[in-house]
Amino acid sequence: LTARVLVVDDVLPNVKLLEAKLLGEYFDVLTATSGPEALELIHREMPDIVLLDVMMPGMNGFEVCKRIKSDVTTAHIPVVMVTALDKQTDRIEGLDAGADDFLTKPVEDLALFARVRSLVRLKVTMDEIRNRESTDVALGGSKGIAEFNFDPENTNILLLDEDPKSAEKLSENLKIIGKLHHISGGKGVISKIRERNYDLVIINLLMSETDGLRICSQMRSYDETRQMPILVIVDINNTQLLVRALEMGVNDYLVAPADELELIARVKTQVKRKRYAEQLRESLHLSLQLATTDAVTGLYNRHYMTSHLETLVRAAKSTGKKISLAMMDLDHFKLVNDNYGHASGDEVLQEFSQRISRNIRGVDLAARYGGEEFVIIMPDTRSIDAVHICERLRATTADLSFIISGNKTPIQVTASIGLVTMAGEDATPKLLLERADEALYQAKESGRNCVIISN
Ligand code: GH3
Ligand code: MG
Ligand code: MG
Repeated sequence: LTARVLVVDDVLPNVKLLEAKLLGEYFDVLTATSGPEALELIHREMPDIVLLDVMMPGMNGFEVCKRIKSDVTTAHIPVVMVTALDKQTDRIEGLDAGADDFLTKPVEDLALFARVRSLVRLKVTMDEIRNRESTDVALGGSKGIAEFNFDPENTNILLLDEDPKSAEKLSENLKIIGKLHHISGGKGVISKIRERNYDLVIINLLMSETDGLRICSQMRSYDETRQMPILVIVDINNTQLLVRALEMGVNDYLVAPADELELIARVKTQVKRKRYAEQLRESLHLSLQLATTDAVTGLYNRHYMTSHLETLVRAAKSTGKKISLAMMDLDHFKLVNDNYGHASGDEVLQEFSQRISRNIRGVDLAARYGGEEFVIIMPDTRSIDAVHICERLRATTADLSFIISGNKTPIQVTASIGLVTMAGEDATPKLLLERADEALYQAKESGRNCVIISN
């Protein structure tokens, strides 16, 4: 995992020192010696991460950070503030300015690489999500991380610590961020964590009865907890434990005894990041859904079906398996609209789509091809099996009339189906669709409500 790191410091030897350390670990390094120069470089080069000195003449680090974070084109770039060791308040101010993390001078190698790597890893995931989003949703849907507001009523933080007093104190301190839940260890810790979608889990690695590191590793192995942020509290003398925790994917750490303000700042940052990631994921999900599904029926749309058919045909060619495709059309559907109205027609289409979904297998793909026309792709399916599925679809339509809201009399509906099965080596998307369409036409000709197999 490599990345382009921008180092900003007004003192040239400081820049050179960090540059050398980072180059030694094969990072790409860019440098700047003032705030304005840094901002200019960031816009031009879009680095993966920025290490930013706080004390600089002219524009200081906080100001630079605020500008990075309030600009939608750069807000996603992680910023690490580099502060003097004795300046505790700087750290807090930095995190409030939207910084993602901080390091203290002189910068220790372990802390430097741990935090740079963890932020770069996070950024890679976030970039993937961001890149897959359509631009309109990205711009309208997701706010920058800097504009985040805390919602203490709906934020849940879990503390795993043997000392009950620490829980009481924390609970009070974190009131403005969220509700604190406490478990003191013992059996079944991991199942308790899996019960709820916590916004952050704080684990004290100094516990004597419970192996905190094991809990971290378990959390990273379950689906429900894999993405959950973890903040560990560590012993300054046990760097080995810390390294292992960071390798496991722990998001952040605090050295015990944890400074109250720093703890609050770090908790805030983690909660903020989690919510930001969730928001991105949600809007990605939405934009994918809009792009692939039909609004009326919830089935895949024609566009998606066409592109997926290409993939499935390619797969059939490489495996030499057969592929089947059915085209279905509702019979005399115009009459349904004429007799019951267009809205009832829509409801019939919806109910019909649900019946299709219930009667195909997980590997099959159903799509709305046009108005009252549907396509079902059945990968790795021989003719006799495909006929069986199509006959079931025909029957599930004809045998049970459709009950539509506001209509006393149930509506009788039938469907005609054209089916084709081809060997992988002969199949093309075009041929499959054409031959299924021809078979469907024959089904209509032969009196409708039947399945015709293309020969
Ligand atoms: P056939 O058995 O030959 O297929 O007869 P048909 O009436 O179903 O075929 P035709 O192609 O003449 O008409 C299709 C009808 O489907 C006409 C159109 O109004 C209706 N339709 C298409 N899309 C929708 C829709 O989204 N909602 C509703 N309610 N009706 C639709
Ligand atoms: Mg029709
Ligand atoms: Mg039609």
